[in-house]
Amino acid sequence: MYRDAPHPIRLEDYRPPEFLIDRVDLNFDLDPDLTRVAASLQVRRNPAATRGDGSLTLHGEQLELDGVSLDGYPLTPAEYRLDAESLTLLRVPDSFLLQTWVHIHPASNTALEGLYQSGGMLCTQCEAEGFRRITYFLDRPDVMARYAVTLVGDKARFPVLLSNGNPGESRDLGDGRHEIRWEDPFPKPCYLFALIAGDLGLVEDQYTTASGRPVGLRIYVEPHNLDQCAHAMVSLKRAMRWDEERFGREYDLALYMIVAVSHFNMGAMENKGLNVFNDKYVLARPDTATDQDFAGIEGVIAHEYFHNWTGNRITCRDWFQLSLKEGFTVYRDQEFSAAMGSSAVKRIHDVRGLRAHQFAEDAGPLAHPVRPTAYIEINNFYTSTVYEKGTEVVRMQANLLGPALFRKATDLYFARYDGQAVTTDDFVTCMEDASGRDLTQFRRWYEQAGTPQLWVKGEYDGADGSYRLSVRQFTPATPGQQQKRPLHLPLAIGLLDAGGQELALRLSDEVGDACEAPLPPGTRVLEVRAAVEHFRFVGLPERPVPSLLRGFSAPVKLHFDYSDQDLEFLMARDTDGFARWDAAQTLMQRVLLRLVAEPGSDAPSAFFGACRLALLDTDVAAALRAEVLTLPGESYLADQMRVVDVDGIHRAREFLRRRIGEELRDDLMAVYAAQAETGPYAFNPESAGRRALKGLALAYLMAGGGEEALTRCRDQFAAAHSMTDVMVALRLLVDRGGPAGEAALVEFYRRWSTEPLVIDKWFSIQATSIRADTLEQVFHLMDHPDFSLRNPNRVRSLIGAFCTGNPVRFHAADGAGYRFLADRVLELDPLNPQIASRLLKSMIRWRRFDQGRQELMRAQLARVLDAAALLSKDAYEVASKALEGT
Ligand code: B3K
Ligand code: ZN
Repeated sequence: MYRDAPHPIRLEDYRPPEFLIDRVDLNFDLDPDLTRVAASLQVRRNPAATRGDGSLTLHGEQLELDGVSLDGYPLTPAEYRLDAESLTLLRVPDSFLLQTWVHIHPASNTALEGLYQSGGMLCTQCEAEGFRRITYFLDRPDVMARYAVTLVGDKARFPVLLSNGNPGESRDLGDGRHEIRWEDPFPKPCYLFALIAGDLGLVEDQYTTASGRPVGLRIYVEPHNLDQCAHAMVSLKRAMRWDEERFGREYDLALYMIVAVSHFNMGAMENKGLNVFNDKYVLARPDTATDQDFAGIEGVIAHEYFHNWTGNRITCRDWFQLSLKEGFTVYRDQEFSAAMGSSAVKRIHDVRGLRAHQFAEDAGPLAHPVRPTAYIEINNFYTSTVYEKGTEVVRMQANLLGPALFRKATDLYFARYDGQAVTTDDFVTCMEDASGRDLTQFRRWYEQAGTPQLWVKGEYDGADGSYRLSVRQFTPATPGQQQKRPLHLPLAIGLLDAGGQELALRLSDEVGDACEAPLPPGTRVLEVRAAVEHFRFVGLPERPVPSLLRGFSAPVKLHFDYSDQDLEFLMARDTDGFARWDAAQTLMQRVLLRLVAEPGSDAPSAFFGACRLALLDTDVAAALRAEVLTLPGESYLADQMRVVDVDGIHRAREFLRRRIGEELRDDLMAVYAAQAETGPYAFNPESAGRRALKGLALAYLMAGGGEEALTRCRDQFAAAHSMTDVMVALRLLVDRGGPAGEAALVEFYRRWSTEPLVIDKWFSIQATSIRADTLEQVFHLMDHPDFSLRNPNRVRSLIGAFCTGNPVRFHAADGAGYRFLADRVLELDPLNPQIASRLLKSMIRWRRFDQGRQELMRAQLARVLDAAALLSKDAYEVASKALEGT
């Protein structure tokens, strides 16, 4: 807990470590109440660092020190200094063996950092700075060591004892305990250390790498979950193959282990050879998991696997470089998921997420560059900017270089930096060295926060058949960064003729330039560098309709003065699936914002016509049709308004949903019927797409009202063909209210009360319901025997879902939602600061609302900050930044 004013850590203060640790030998005597950790560290002075005062300071928090010795000689308290965060040895030689003995208390560790208890097992989470809660160490990623680990534990309670690398000798200690040794041959930073002790079942498989080496694959879960691992295993094998083919990366150990735990702060963790997963991203059966869950598992399994090269073999020099591993690894998992399914649909999902979270972050008080320059608590910087914008920055480099040169550049990166801790700058240098291109200006993407805006204008000259595109860019100021410089970015475009055919893109050679990119035929990538750029295309027989920012080639907001007709045209005819969806989003946003401004008006009939065309266009895959017809969310619409009109947006969106349901009723019925499932559930892009379209049709039909829709909805719930179908129907029945909704909730709980991940869904559905009494229900559910503040999945599924997934109820004008959130944050912060601080972020953009709501949110943020002396660094940093300048 924070008591003194916390000081920020700054990138400019980075210095190489004064000491290095080559070998680590750890011995754990495991017990949930009291675990003893003995550490032997082979330490030496770093020849590349400047000499300090001869002392060595190790990180350590919440450790109870039982002894220290240096080269075998015990140290007396006079020879070291100990405080709540460190152990300083006052005089040390240039090279020595340091031994420490500490004890820790896993069972009372509710922060879920370091060694903690989850259900009956013990597990670890060390990234970013959890290792210091296990033993005294140089807990920084640029200190890489080889580890040997001995685990001792009760045989009955902990029959399975795991750590990184390869298993060594094991023996029975004769007193009811056993011991096993693990050795990891690869040097690693301590944040990749892991251990697991528990009574776990195991699903096993084999993989042969491209060069013919066998790898044992093991997924460990609680024994009753053994029937829910198949999809994770298939995903893992596919990811391993894909990484060999696409990036030339092979796995390097004889064993790859995944362990699913029920208490976990994030999605999963890429510990070397021993990934620890939130069970939500491992467990799935057709009856328990939705298509979205299946896709999530595929993506996260791949993500953690890909980290083995991008993160583990090559790691970050310091935590400011977090995006080096996260941006690149998310890029890799996005590309993998695109290859396993539809690349347009995958891109749509990712861009929707980016716009909802990252653009919002960039426009608020927590805006920061992809490579931040200062933090109080690094856990607050596992953000959408570092992850998702960081991914876009990698993707832009791939777009600028084209596939062949990008691959050459990543090969160079892997060859040059294997076994090292490096920076985002080193990554860009590889892009430059492999391609011969100058990315000096491009590097600004890592330094500059804020979402760039592009204003594009097009002028057709019938006399000479030319089309002039002018592009102006501007990045708005963000906290601490008033002046922004122009960015170098790839702008992918196509030009369509009136019949929807791609026109040949020939630039008059005197202005601009272009390069090839991995985008649809007919597309060209223009390189924008200056604040204002002009591109002139020649040889055009007619006025074209431009299709701009295809594939979302750069993370910007693009404005072009399209008519409604242009948007309807692009929505129906663009050859780029992403651009079709984007045109539909722009049109829907326009219609919705008009409805907000003029309550009582209706959408134009041409709009319904365009929706009908998109719904019935069977040349387009069902999944893409479902995306095209999905209205922008309320939070996204809110981001488009100068002052958010919470109720107006909700009213307009519900109204338009109803109107689409009414206008398209017969077509929706037909489409719904046409997607009926015949065989058993299977997760594949085709059938998931059909279920998505079916769900969308049912939702509009229910919005349109009538008995027939309700009957369909009840039938779908009762048939329970898949969890995807059940969840769609449950959502609709609950939102509609009345006895049918109540009955469905009771039935759902009865059926699934023994499956925690399904019960999470049950909590979420209620927390995100648009019903007026939702907050009351949430209060009520907090007393439910299945609810616990100590399980992050539960907290997210009830409290998180209400605060971030239910804008109209969370932002109720009386401020009850805000009070509720502040109360929960204050309650959670002493237990689990990471979760508390994440929740608090839902009020961060309070300045965007009307005066009344601003006041109410500000007061609750101030209430949280008033607890400063007791607050964690995590929550303190968020609350204080939220209120900066007040
Ligand atoms: N690297 C982990 C995140 C660790 C969380 C730190 N608070 C998850 C991932 O990106 O794979
Ligand atoms: Zn990651």
